[in-house]
Amino acid sequence: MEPILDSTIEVRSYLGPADERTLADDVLDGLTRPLKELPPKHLYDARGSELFDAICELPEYYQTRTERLILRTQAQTIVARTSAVELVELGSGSADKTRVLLDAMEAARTLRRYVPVDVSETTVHAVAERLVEEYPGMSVHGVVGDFERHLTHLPSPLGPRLFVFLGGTIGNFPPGSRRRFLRGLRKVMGPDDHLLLGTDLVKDPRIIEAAYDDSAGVTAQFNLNVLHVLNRELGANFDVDRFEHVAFFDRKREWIEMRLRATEQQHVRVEALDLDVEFAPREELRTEISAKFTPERLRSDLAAAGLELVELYTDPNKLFTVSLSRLG
Ligand code: SAH
Ligand code: AVI
Repeated sequence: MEPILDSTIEVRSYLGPADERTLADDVLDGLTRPLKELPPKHLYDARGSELFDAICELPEYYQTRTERLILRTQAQTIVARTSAVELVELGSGSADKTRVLLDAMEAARTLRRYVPVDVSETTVHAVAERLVEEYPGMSVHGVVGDFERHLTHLPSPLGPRLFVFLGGTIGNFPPGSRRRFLRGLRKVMGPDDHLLLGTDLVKDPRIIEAAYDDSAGVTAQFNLNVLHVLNRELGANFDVDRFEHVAFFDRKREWIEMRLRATEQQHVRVEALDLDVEFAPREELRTEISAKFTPERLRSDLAAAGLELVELYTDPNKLFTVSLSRLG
């Protein structure tokens, strides 16, 4: 897609042929491991992003509505505390809950720019076009890229920035990468900036498992969609109907895993990699982990990255938390 350039919208893509290699490398690496695994970012092609939005509306998926409630209750306080003129959002998706914060910044008359960062190109373009219309006077600088590699391409700040990373997406990193990511983020933050981070909390595993194995089967479709991505992008021949969605909470590690289980013995060819992969009956491919937090774990992860917790905002049922932090 061509970069959009006018006075209020600019969208730049940092994904290129090297990123097609990233998918190829991830698949080669992941499908040849003893426990087969793929990084979750490949779940989000255009169809995967639509399915994720549908998940957010599900009765079992408590995270989205709970985080929205926390943001509605606290947005004014957060905006007053941070004096932010700019909102930089990592993994912005459809930026639905973001509007609660943008509304508060607009009401405080501080809002100047929104910077969505996401690997999903169609989503960043759609959000940029919609939000400049909804917020007259605000500019949008979209970054189509990987938040683990492209944060150095953020535009120079216009003033104090509020970095936001919502939805509990930080939980999709394994613990080591999570800390590396937070350290990388800290490096691009300045002394006037704050980070607003949404994290899902540890709770009754039955509530968590229902959220990742909904009765309408939307999460199953979201999970299985990654096989369509591999078929299309890498000329693989996964028979999607012969895999089933699995979600279980690992009580020791306090994270939920999504996996795809082969219902029978299978041979899969990945043409672009000249790779043949065998799946034994009931063999599983891990497609995502989603870590659940305690306030203590959150505080120590932030501290390890040199970030100091300013405030923790939680809903009355203690399902989800939104933390505000700054450079320590
Ligand atoms: N923030 C939204 C969307 C969360 S879904 C919400 O709270 O509802 C996770 C989003 O992160 C998706 O839009 C996905 O495309 C994006 N994403 C996943 N991995 C990414 C990566 N490595 N770099 C940039 N964006 C990524
Ligand atoms: C984006 N991320 C925080 C979601 C989660 O809950 O871990 C992705 C998701 N996976 C299954 N349902 C939703």
